[in-house]
Amino acid sequence: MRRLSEGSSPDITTVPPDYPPNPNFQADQHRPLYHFLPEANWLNDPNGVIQWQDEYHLFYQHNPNGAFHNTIHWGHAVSRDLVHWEHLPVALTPTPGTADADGCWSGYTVNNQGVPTIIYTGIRNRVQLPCLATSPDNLRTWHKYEGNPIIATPPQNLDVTGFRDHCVWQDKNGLWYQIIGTGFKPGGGAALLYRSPDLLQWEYLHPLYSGDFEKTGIVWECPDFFQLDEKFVLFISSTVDRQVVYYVGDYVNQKFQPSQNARRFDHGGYSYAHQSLRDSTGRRIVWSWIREGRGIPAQKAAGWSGLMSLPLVLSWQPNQNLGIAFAPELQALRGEHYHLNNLELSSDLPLEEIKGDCLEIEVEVEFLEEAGEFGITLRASPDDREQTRISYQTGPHQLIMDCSQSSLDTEVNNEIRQAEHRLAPGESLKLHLFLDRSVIEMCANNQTYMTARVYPTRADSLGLRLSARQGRLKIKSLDIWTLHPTT
Ligand code: DQQ
Repeated sequence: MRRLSEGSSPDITTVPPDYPPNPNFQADQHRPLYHFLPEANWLNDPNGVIQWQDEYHLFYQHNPNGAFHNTIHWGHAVSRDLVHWEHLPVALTPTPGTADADGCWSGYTVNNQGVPTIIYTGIRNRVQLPCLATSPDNLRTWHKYEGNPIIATPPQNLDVTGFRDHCVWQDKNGLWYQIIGTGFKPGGGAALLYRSPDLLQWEYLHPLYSGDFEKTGIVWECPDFFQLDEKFVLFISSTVDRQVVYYVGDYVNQKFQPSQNARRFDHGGYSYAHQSLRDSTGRRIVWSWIREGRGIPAQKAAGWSGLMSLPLVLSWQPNQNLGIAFAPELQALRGEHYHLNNLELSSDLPLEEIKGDCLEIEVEVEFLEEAGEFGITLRASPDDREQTRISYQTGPHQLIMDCSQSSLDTEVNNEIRQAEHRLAPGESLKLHLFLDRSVIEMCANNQTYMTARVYPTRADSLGLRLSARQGRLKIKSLDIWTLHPTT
């Protein structure tokens, strides 16, 4: 990734200096090579993702002063292909003495009659209030609105648990709407709906929707609300176990009516604070913050923390479930290719010809007996003391990411995460998986999404193995590519 030269803006008060190349990153076996992450230090939520002309803009919560959550700025990067990102100067910096003195928290970018406009949460003395900034030059520099905050207080009649994070849209009459993440005491998380003629004056309407605190927590973070074909989808980040869930339903009289219960988006549990855009081809593309699976001292010692998920494209499956697929643009990363097909398997099959820590794997498996178990082992050391096994069991319909032996380091995560994943009669298991050193993202049958973080200690934990531990099965096809770095 290339860093562009700094633009000059009177509103960028403390643009961090160019990061000098960090020599430790060269030797860091855990730092991803093709996922987006800042040149150094901290990243959390994706913010204000937008396609502007032929560029995708990715802003993100960033602490330029260390690998921990503090002094939150808006980092900024741009891409023409969703794969290769150029770092741009920090877009928003906290301004002392104003509503965002202690941080520029999450928000959204819209096109207001050709003017790029960010609505974000300013933090001062723990008070969270909506602020606005505009760009005069194709999103390169940003000017904060002098009248910030644009909403002076949360609704006076509500005892709210938070008032932050924004999703903004315009209706066909030109009126603007936004939802703000919150929760009511003693109830649960909620998204408050506001309306405005000009993005500056806002009228509170009512909750777009609210949840049950036992299920989705007392505050909803980062609500994202959008139409996908005929249906409406509400993503929220729940403070219960830091999970992202989504509701599907209708939007009638400015109220959201879900037609099903909340569903978990990531069954691995490392992705959070999802935000999406609709691109010029009509695709709904979503990103999220992938958190670390190791402690704060290790993150600080590494000098970086957090990364952006790969772009995922949402759609509806024939069974009306939400379809989740990696953006096809990621094929640009592919290097060396390994392929096999129509191979019956009833035991272990080490893959000697291909190995690595930056791989894409696509495998289609047909179970030839009712009870079956297929597994793929990644990042295995020659003695197998380090290994991560991803498997599927037909009986209980379970996808399993077993990180219990991923690392000899006892200070890092070692969980086993699993998800129910049902195959229709006669349907093959299709796994699509991206490994980027310490991060794994996987979609099963374009339907079940899982993330994991793994931190093998050994440089030779690069091996791969297929296995059938129960019943016979057929590998209908297996494709593995080594992937090129983008950093
Ligand atoms: N991250 C931001 C907040 C948001 C949280 C602060 C979610 O705006 O609620 O960095 O990760």
